[in-house]
Parts: sequence; structure tokens; C-alpha cells
Amino acid sequence: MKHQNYNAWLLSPTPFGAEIFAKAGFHSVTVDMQHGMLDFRTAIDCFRGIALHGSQPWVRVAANDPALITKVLDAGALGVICPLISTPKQADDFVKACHYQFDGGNRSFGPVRAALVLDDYVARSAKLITAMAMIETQEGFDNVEAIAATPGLNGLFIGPADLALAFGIAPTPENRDPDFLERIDHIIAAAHDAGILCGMFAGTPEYARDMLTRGMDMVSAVTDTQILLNGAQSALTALGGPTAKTHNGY
Ligand code: 3PY
Ligand code: MG
Repeated sequence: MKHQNYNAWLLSPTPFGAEIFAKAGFHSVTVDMQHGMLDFRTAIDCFRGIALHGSQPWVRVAANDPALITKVLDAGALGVICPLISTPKQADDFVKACHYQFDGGNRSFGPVRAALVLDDYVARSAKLITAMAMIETQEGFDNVEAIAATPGLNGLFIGPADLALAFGIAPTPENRDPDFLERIDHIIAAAHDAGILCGMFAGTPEYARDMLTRGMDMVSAVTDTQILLNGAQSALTALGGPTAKTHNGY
């Protein structure tokens, strides 16, 4: 069986939560700096907790910005997921930001923490780092083959909510809309034809399992916020307590 990568997704500013995900056995934990409730300083503490249990620290950066990408790599991130890649040029800019000039990129030198915690980091960085371009716009979908062909890109990563919205499909957590699934299959095929990975943010573990069966190589199968909310609600249900509150402001 081919290797499948199980990823957990961290949205809260909780290094201890990151550590728990790693201890549970996920191959990698993604610290979400686009939509997550955390900052750079907290992200570094999350990396420590993740690496402590032999899992890989990954980051979803807030944007395709070399300044942001450099900082998380310098802090020791081993995977970078970049949102909203729509053109081959954007994909190329992203990959170049991940690699030093001797590896064909334009990353500035200064691996302050990465070189502290990873032996021979600079020479090995191109091999150590996994760069995943998010396909989640109509333009990105239309350009998916050209994006997948970007030299040095390691994988495509599907953002199901934005991708659904791009095509006027409801962004449900377990999207089984036939048009949507057809697009998922198309993106998987584009990645595999180019010889790179395909990953996806999946709304639930069950859906993630289905996506692995469909051919996905890696799945972000669970978030800390889902686990905490679901666990808290089922505990209250077991107690015969109140059900989830509706919100009408702070
Ligand atoms: C999306 O579903 O659009 C994502 O970016 C996943 O977080
Ligand atoms: Mg998105």
C-alpha cells in the first residue's frame, strides 16, 4: 500500500494541543496561520510540541508572501501549505520562497531555529521541506495542470470550502455534490500525472477516509476546534445537560 499521510489541523493558540495531536500519532500537524487564532510566537511553541513526539510541524501560511514563508521556515516548519494559488507564476513564486538560491529559489538566508534543531539543515532543506499549493479558486482549478508542473512543487492541496464557493456549490463539511467530487478527482489526477502529492482539508475523519480511498495521498482529517466542540457537546448530552448555544453577539 502506498504511504498515506495523516495530518491534524490546529486552529487554536495551544502548543499543548499541538503536542497532543503529535502524541496521538499524526504524521504531521498543520498550524493554521491563515484562519487559525494564533500568532508567530505561539506557532514556534506549537512546533516544539509537535516535534517532541516525532511528528512534522507544518504551517498553512496566511498568504503567498515570501516574508511570511521565510519566517515559518526559519522557525523550523517542514511543510508549507500556501492558500489561493491560482496561476503557475504564483506557484513558482511560492516554491522559490521555500528554497535557497543554490536550490533554484530566492529564500533569504537565516534559518535561526531550523538550523538549531535540524542537523545539516541548509544543505538538506530542499529535501526536508514539503511545499503544497492550495487549489481553491476557479482560476487555480482551470490552471491545475500547469500549477502541478511547477518545478520543485511537492503537492497540490485542496481547500474544499473555497473550491466549492468558487463554483457556486454549498461549502458543506462533507461535500458529496457530484460536480464537486468530479473536480476533486480532476485535481487528484493532475497531481498524480505530474508525479506530485495530492492532499486535502477534510471536514470529518469519515470524509477524510473516503478521500484517501478516492486517491488522496494526505488528508487533514481533524481540527482541534472540532474535537473540543464535539467532545464537549457529547459530554453535555451524556449528562442530560443543555444543547449548543445559539449566538447573538459577545
Ligand atoms: C478551504 O476549505 O477553503 C480551506 O482553506 C481549508 O481550511
Ligand atoms: Mg480556503
